[in-house]
Amino acid sequence: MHETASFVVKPETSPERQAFYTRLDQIDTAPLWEVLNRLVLPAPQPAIVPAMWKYDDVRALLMEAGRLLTVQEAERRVLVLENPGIRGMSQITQSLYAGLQLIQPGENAASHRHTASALRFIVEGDGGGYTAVDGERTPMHAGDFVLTPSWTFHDHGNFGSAPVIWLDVLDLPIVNMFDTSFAEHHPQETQPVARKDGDALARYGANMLPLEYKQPRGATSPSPVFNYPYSRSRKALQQLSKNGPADPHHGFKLQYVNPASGGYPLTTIAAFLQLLPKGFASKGYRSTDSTIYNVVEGHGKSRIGSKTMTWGPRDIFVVPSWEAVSHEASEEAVLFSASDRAAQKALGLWREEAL
Ligand code: GTQ
Repeated sequence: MHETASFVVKPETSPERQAFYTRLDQIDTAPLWEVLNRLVLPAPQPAIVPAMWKYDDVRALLMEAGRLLTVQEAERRVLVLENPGIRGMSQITQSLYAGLQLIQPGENAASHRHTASALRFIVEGDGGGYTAVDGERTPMHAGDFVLTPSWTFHDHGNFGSAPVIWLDVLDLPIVNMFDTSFAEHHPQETQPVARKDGDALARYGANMLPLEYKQPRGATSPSPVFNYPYSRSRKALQQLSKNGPADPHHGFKLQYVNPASGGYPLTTIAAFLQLLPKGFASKGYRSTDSTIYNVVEGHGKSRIGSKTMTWGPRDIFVVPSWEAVSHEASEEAVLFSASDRAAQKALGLWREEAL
């Protein structure tokens, strides 16, 4: 639960004071002492709530959307995951947008770019679908972690025979909070391919870098790797789980990295992958970055504050800022997660507490 104590005591009111406040109001001013308690909080009081989306429920309706309108009509065929605490805002947390996107066989979503950064976590895909980012295409397999950094042209397509579905996470609320949104279409529906599949991963993702490599946007450069294949990440976690004990709070947990800087893959968003061994029960943990989870493998449950979420493969759930979370896996489980930790750390705001 949240600390309920107020930061300061609000002064008594009186008819004279009320009359004064009315006069302040007339010239677009207000007394701080009337609002200080909701401005300066002794601890985070998120408007968002712990929530879960059962994948099968959303998938059924996403497939219906696939019949109701073309991807060309929609631009992007996405069902937005709206946090029940802030419905209507198109936000899953206070700072992040999330949705599930569908590309049917034979379809393609037009090339565009925007200042918002995006990540895609592939939920269904056998490699028949692709995302193109800045002239390179990458096939989308379930579990792959794909980046679309700020202001990079991107389009999606599906040459395969099965639908491709992924979780989109964008920093739109942050970009819009700063009033810094720009967006435009590529002159062509599908951007030209300039490099072969796998070029970025070979160049930047083999624990090596091009000679004398300089990050193109300095300290604010996103990762030059834009697909982190699940096969690699999963193998690493498997190996670690055999090598030593699980962390009591996190199990076996790794963060995705920008190989050129050692920092987070995007300037605003951090992402993680963790393995929870069968029967593992984590200790409580809380941090200020509200976090979106997508279950990749296994069944279990998570206690978030006073709520318990029981999950299985592909389900999505969200943990609000500063709510204690603990996980239990009834079989070996793998959880992907993403948050605004990169932005919070860059601004010197991030805090965590192991409970
Ligand atoms: O794939 O470019 O879910 O521009 C929302 C906005 C996906 C995308 C979203 C977007 C995209």
